[in-house]
Amino acid sequence: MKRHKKQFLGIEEEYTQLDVSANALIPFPYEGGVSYGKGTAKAPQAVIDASIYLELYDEILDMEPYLKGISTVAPPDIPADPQKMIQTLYDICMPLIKSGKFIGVIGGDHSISSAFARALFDHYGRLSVIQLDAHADLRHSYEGSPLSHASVMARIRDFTTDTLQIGIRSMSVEEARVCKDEDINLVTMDLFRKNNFNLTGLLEQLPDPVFITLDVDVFDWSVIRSTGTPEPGGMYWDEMMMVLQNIFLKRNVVGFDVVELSPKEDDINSSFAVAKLIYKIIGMKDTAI
Ligand SMILES: [Mn+2]
Repeated sequence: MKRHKKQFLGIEEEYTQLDVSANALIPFPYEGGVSYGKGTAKAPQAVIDASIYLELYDEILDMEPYLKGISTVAPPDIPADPQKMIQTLYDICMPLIKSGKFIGVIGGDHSISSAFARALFDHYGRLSVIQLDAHADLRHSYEGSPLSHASVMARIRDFTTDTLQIGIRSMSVEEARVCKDEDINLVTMDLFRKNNFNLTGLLEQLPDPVFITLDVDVFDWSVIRSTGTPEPGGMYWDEMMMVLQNIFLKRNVVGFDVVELSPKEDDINSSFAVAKLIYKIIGMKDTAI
């Protein structure tokens, strides 16, 4: 596997060697599954560029998470065809999963997430998926495509029904019906804001291992506004940190992705926030029991 010519955080080469790094990052600039605003294909490079300006020390964890190694692999040639795209990402993820690394995929639009989740599921024999997102993504298909970004949780639930969705504030009546019929654990942003849910209880229901798929539109625009299908009224940074800390405290997280960032030239904040989010997640994994 080829290394990216520009590594996440811009850290020294000895901390980016794939064979000895505990963490691997896969940039996957695919945006064939979007319905509204484009631009997510530019996200991985924008995040890597922004990551250069991050502090390497984490003041909450009192450590430098990069010391266990973070290797950023080169983005592959991605076929335009959605089925072939899924196969491409699956094939990149699988050897890294087998080597026991903690893996993060930087999207790209949300349609990519079922490939990584499927690879984790096939390797471990089971998988729970926690989705942090403004949208439920439970449509069987959208605009004629079952591999649309608006259908990604439906594709994931084709092989695992151990799912938890948090931050949702945009869904169709059909999705609401699926939610009730299939008894899906879904925490709307309204419930979240009113603190009317039991995160610990919900996490205890999920079998290990766990995959986190994080659509940046789950955030409030004051944190991240550059995204293709924005929704007002999202999660603040410190709330996200609280949710993630709880997940890592309770569950064995084996991989994550961050999708749907659509960088804009007049907004460096969003890309920087995503870079910091990725580094925070790596630090939390590093210190999880
Ligand atoms: Mn979304």
